[in-house]
Amino acid sequence: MSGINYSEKIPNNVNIAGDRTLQRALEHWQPKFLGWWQALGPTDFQGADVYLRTAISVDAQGWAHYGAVKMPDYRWGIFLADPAAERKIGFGDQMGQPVWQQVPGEYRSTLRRLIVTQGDTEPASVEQQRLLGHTCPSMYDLRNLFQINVEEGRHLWAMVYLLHAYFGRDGREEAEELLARHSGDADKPRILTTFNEPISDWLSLFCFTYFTDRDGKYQLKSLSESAFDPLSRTCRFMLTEEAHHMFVGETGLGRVVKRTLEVMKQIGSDDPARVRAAGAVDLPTLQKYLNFWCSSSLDLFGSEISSNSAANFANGLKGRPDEDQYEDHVLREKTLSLVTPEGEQQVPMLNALNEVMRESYLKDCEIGLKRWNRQIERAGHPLRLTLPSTRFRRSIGAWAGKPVDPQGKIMEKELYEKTLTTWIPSASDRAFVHSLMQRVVEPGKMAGWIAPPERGVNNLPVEYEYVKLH
Ligand code: BYC
Repeated sequence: MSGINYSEKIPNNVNIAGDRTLQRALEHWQPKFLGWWQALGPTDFQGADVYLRTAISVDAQGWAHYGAVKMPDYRWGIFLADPAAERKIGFGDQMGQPVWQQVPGEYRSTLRRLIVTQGDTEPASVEQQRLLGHTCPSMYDLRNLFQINVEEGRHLWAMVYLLHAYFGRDGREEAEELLARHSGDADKPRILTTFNEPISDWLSLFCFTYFTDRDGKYQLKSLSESAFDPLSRTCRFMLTEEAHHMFVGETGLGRVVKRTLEVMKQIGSDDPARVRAAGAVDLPTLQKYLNFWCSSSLDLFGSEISSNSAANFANGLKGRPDEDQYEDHVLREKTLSLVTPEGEQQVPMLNALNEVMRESYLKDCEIGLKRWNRQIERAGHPLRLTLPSTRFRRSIGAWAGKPVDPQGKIMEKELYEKTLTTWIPSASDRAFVHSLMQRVVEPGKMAGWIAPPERGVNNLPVEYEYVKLH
């Protein structure tokens, strides 16, 4: 089961050849996907040979194969984690019953919506990042960007497979729509807010892969608990790929901090203007980027009080990440105290699960900050990077549109609006960051605003030619 059949037009480990209708439908969608990739995937690099990782099997041992591939030739396919024998529903009102191999009629539209929402983010992120290749800080980073892009393309395939295989005609229509909506499009935008934000510089890419891909980790973990077994198995495999995307974010931001501290030492000053003049990202600007992408990603967990989350959990569609770690898997008796702008209230736990997930997500986000702050402390500087409050700059949920500062304090609206650009990147901050984005592609060389990585990809040296540009 683990082995992936690469001899077919669409590589897969789900025996699509055994279902001619499904195979035909997916083969019909494939050229549309490739057309989308050519039109809205990474610009101008389709002919480059990129040192990419491709899955060869889904088991724990060495599922990754590395080699030079032109991105349009990447073998996008359908890979599900192996089934768990006699798996039972692990939470909700039907806990203990066998998991479903088909979609129960009563949950059809909700499951389809969840899968479409997940699927929509994948091509969206490729669209958001499509111009970044032109301003890469190094060849190593360029390769990582393309690795992420092809894997997001594969994650789209993962959701499209579920739509085609389990949702009939409306699933096929949804699969078409996944290629018709576009990030930032005025008429047909992507579904979730963050996926319509432009990512036009690498500092934003590192923040996006740190914060937004981490939302991906939490959402995929919660969907991998699902009673709908094909969704669970699909998400379990996607999580193995997701780890690399967060690695790019975490090490990318760590390398920015490292370089900034080196520059501060060289010039003997922490004055942001002088740090900028020396060609590095000053720490207050980095803090603004963190505030922007963290607050945007916090919206991706949905409202604090949500009847959707209650129904999804009770019905077994979407659990909590690592459901095993909890004792109560039904949650009918529990409440959670939540503070909203209206005051503190006791909310049934089932309705507060988005908030529970957001809180554990934030704890995970703290890990990188602690590491970077240790670097800053060791270098003898008083500034500490922080995460904004969950109430800051929210567009979804109880705090949406409320004038709240990054520490979570409500303030006067006019003052908030005036001060906002001191907390998130202003037009001039963005212009400065863009001015640093000069392309560096000589193997082993790095742009001046970022430190080299500690090691290369797959035990190769940092100076390896990861992308042959021809
Ligand atoms: N923007 O009860 P509510 C990833 C909508 S990232 C716009 O508040 P619910 C990746 C919501 O859809 C992971 N709309 O929240 C990362 C609903 O609309 P409908 C992506 C939003 O439903 C990097 C309405 O508001 N995966 O993989 O409990 C690169 C009320 O909803 C937003 C998923 O999100 C928003 N931010 O939870 C590549 C998993 N937030 O349905 C990839 C699938 C909420 O009433 N999605 N709304 O029309 C879900 O589980 C849920 O839909 C959400 C929302 C967690 C997003």
